[in-house]
Amino acid sequence: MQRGRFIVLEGGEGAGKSSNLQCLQQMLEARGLRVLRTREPGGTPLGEALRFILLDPVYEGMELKAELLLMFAMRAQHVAQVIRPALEAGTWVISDRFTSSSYAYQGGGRGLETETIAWLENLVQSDLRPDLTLLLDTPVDVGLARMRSRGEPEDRIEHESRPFFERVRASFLEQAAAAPERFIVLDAAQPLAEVQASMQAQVERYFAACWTD
Ligand code: T5A
Repeated sequence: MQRGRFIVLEGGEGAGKSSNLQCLQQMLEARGLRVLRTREPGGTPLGEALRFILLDPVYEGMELKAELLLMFAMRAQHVAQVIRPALEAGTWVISDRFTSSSYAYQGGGRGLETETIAWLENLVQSDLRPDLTLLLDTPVDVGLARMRSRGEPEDRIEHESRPFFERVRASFLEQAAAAPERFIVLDAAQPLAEVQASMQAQVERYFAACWTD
């Protein structure tokens, strides 16, 4: 059986990951593929419980290394229980965030060392890496305005300062520039229909060889 592919959507707050994930799922299913949609933090019962802790403003001041380790504890369960078994069964996995977010938020945003994150990535994921990461890039103000327009209370990370989110954005763009063969950067400040059209066209091209298998 052919292994499934692993696609991740990344970006800052309000970049449009959830809105575009649904479109991506429909596009892949129209190709006759089995698709599993998941998210981080979350993706398993343990992961969803850890998400609740990670985002709850009651834990303001959480030690940076505690935050990093909780992200990777969540991910260890997600990889073992959901992502790896699905890929091995030939299912395509599409995830709202994955390890690039740890590099961007805990590394770029919080200033933790890249080497520490890379060590945890190897421990938890072994050789598993996304086949493709779609980076939805928006100016920070655009994303924050979209997020705030929903009128929902801010979570612990959304409380962060504008410079924090600028560092997060810069880290995502640096990651994409360092690995252009497995990142596609989309201008997510465009209207949603245009972002989706661009995403579909680029994913079609990226996986062209898979459609003919
Ligand atoms: N985190 C996560 C870490 O710190 N480290 C890690 O390792 C991981 C995995 C939770 C937090 O966890 C942190 C990062 C996050 O702070 P999350 O739940 O994915 O992660 O949080 P958010 O990014 O805050 O998710 P959002 O739901 O806010 O943003 P989305 O999914 O990017 O945006 P979406 O699709 O919900 O859209 C937001 C609004 O904008 C509109 C939508 O209709 C919606 O109203 N919109 C557009 N409007 C106009 N034009 C477009 N192109 C639009 N696209 C969307």
